[in-house]
Amino acid sequence: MLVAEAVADALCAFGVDTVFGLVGSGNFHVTNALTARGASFIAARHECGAAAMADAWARTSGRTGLLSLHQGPGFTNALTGITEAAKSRTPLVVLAADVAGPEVRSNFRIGMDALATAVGAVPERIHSPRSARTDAVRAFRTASRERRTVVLAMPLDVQHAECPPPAPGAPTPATPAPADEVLAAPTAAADAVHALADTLRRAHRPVFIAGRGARVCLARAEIERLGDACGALLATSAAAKGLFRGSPWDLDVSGGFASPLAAELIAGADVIVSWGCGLNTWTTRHGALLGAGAAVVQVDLDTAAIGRHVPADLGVVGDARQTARAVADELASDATPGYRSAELRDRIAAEVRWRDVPFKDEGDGDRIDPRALSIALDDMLPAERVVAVDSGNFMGFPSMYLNVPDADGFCFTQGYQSVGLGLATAIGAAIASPARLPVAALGDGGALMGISEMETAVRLGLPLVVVVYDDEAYGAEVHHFGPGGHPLHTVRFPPTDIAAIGRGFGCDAVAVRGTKDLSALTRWLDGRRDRPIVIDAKITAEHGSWWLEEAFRSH
Ligand SMILES: Cc1ncc(C[n+]2csc(CCOP(=O)(O)OP(=O)(O)O)c2C)c(N)n1
Repeated sequence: MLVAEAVADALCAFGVDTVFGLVGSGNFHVTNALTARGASFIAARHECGAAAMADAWARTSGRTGLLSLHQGPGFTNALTGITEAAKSRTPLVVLAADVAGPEVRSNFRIGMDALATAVGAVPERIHSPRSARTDAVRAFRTASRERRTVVLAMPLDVQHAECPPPAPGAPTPATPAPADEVLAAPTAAADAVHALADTLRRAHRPVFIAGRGARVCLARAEIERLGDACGALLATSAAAKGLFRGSPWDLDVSGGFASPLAAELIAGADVIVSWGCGLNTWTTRHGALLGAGAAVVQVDLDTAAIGRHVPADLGVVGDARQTARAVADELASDATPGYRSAELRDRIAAEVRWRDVPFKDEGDGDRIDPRALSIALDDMLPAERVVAVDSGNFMGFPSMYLNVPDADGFCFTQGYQSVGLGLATAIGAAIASPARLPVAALGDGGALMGISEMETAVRLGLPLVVVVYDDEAYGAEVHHFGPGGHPLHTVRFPPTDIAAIGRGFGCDAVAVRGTKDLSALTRWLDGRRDRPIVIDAKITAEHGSWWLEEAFRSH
């Protein structure tokens, strides 16, 4: 057996069944070895797209992703997507071919380990035929158990060497998923649990903010039970949007995307408890949502996350689910109403959603107001959906106005704030959740940057709704620099017929200038849905967005 086959064996023993990538000579054999063992391979048209797909697939499925790349340019093309995954702690194994040892002259040689390290990924390597199986298992375990993005370099000479069989009777190193995919969660220390229980017992207006850490350890029920005991209102970071969907105390996203009522209530808290959430500048609006005198408690698996962005009055190192359960057990006998009242419940029901916040529709028949567009889409699209959002000025509209059924219904690859990942993100999420309607919300800049994956979506026959908020500009820059009187010719573009481009790829498509044009979407929804639909929405763009101003403040 060749090393490439032994590596495939070791990975498939973990239950790997889906691989994203782009095949060149360097990863041809290992990718074929994976498909020969039953894995399905999703061929992207650009390595960055492949990386974003694998990342989104891992986030949406809750499993460890796998990405297969050619050496040199195959790897560097994927770097932006790998960086996003690494910054977001996505468990992902990047199988990256590498050139053979230093005696071989190759124009493909790059400092792959250094590049991986530089972007926050973990460099790993298939060192030799003898160590190949163990090397692959170690890489997979680091990715899944420590929630890291691991670059597993596979030198060509080692890949193609004979792999010695395991010693007779030797245990197989791999353990099947999913048992091995979960890091044994540290339980919070008893005194930390008491301290948090005490803080909540005394709280009058507690607010919980749950992040990705709560989402990945499936902590909703335990956090809600604790919220019931102490009367907490429930919010999330953008990455965990949807986690508390259906609760009458759900404030939706905290931070730049928060609705006026949500922002008012979060800022009015006397105790904020974060659950697996970094409380970064987005989530707290640069601290503005943390009221003066509010006590901040952070519960996180990762000691380094505590106090990183805002000072924490109490840090609890532990798994969100177990910690919430332990604190709720302590509070069970003396529950308090806390922040909750019948009156507030009614107010949340009436006002917390962005679509219930009044606005003046600025659509003029030639251009559609992005808020009116988003509300119309929210009404038309089936509730069982998964929404992926690209980066740009527009990004708040789909994030704020499109409801999602739960946290797996929102895929937000924005840890690195790269433009251009949105379409591929939607494809990866779609493959992970075939029962849901995938929606890619893009700006025209991001759509054109990531356009090569439109062919992938068509080839796969995905029932994908691609909504392009088309302002014919890099709107983020226009709105940021425009008020200063700077020249804007570098960030403005002539009109592009994105609907025609979509049709060229084989999509259904429509240009939308008013909600009546969305009848094309109705027809598509009622039809076979065997190809994507592109909605080129020519949007009004008089104003910049406040959430992006927040983002620029930390530039
Ligand atoms: C890869 C990358 N290049 C450049 C940027 C800087 N940038 C941030 S938003 C933006 C404009 C994106 O334009 P578009 O997708 O049309 O969205 P809009 O801002 O117009 O809503 C740019 C260029 C970035 N974040 N990522």
